[in-house]
Amino acid sequence: MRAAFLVIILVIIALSSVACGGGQAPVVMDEPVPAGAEGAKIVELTFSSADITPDKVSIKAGEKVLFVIKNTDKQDDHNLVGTDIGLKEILVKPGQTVRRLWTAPAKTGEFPSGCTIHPEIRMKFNLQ
Ligand SMILES: [Cu+2]
Repeated sequence: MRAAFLVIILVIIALSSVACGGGQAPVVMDEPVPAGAEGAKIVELTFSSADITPDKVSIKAGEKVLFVIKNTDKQDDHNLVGTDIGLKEILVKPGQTVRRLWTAPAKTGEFPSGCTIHPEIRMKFNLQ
């Protein structure tokens, strides 16, 4: 009886550590510049609890971009997503600064982007 109880507890512990992403790397609060950033256009963005600044960024079609995104919000995660331009989620924790490379698609125009966690926080990319 006692052994069965112990097995159940061990199974619960094993399952909960999988569910919580056990073994995940800790958050790097000030990410270093990634390899391959040479020649990239640096685009600095800052999330606050209410907005992202600047809210309009011009880049060249096909250009390599190094995003430096700071989250000055003490409470919430923010993310940058640009579905129309193939910009996959860049998640920024409270107080964190991330540095990520991205290559703009070879098309021109104005494309919406922003935080999907806070849909009121919007910005635009102008691809030229
Ligand atoms: Cu947000």
